Amino acid sequence: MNESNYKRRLEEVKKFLNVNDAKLISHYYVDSEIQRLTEDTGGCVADSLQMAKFGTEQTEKNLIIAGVRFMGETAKILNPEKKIYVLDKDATCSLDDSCGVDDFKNFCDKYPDRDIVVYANTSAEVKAMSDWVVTSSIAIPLVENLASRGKKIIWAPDKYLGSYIQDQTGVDMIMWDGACIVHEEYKTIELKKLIQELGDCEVLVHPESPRSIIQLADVVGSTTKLINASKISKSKNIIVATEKGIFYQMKKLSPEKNFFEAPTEGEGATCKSCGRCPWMHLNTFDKLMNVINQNNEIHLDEKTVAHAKKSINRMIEFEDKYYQKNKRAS
Ligand code: CIZ
Repeated sequence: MNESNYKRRLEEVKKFLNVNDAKLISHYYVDSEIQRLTEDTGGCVADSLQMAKFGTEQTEKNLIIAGVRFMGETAKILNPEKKIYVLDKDATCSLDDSCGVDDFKNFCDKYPDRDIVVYANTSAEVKAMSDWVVTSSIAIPLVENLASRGKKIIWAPDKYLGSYIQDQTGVDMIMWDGACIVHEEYKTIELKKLIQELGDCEVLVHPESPRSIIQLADVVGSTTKLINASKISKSKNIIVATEKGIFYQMKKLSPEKNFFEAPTEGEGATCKSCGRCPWMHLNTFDKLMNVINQNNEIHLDEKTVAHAKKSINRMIEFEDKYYQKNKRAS
């Protein structure tokens, strides 16, 4: 889109947010136009937890979430007094979808002596059933802490992130069998070829990727960690194995570097997503301008909100203490 069209859209969005007493909050994985509109209207582009935390600091009555449904639900759990809207209620997540609440309850009932730890990419109902919610940025220290207190764990829904945590910590974990359709598609042989072709390069991998991809990484971590790593990297060429929307932030921070998508094509490829989450892609300007209606508002019952909030707040308290302690130690 050319600059004058962008400026026209920006003015429209500013007016729309003002009239509706709303703030726009977006995930790193949505299209660059929506990320840019978010930043230019004083909103926040971040990972799912930071998005929800940012919402708690806003005075507007309405929060508009550009991302997928579980992100809108997390915003509602932490901001129950506000109205929360998502651009498209069909914007789901394969991890969330893989973990239905009844099936998950039956699974957990088989292991009553274990703490239930679930990833942020789950429904509000699954979060409400859990003892702990974690994001990829805090999963390893939190699981290590539980294990140091003699806890055994049920982990859901991402089997690859679960295996990565287990490889790093050696903790006893029973895994749910879910996967992200974007990260699952990265191809090991093709990635090795690209690394060889480029020579001087750094490989940044999100831990929702399969183990054979993680083994080729220079840095493994959450979206926020990968963005920081791309900024401080000394390499001119950066290969990234996570959703393509993240390139907008990386290129903004390091316009002089070359960014490459980790390959999703090659031997054995079906390429259902080709590195692009089909649901993140549903967040468009037109939907944003029509978002304030009953259909797009997130509604959760009070009991679910209360239980899910407990599990999320436990993580936030742990995270705050963990980072304070590590800052003191460094
Ligand atoms: O929690 C998030 O925002 C996701 C989906 C990934 C991450 O690593 O930040």
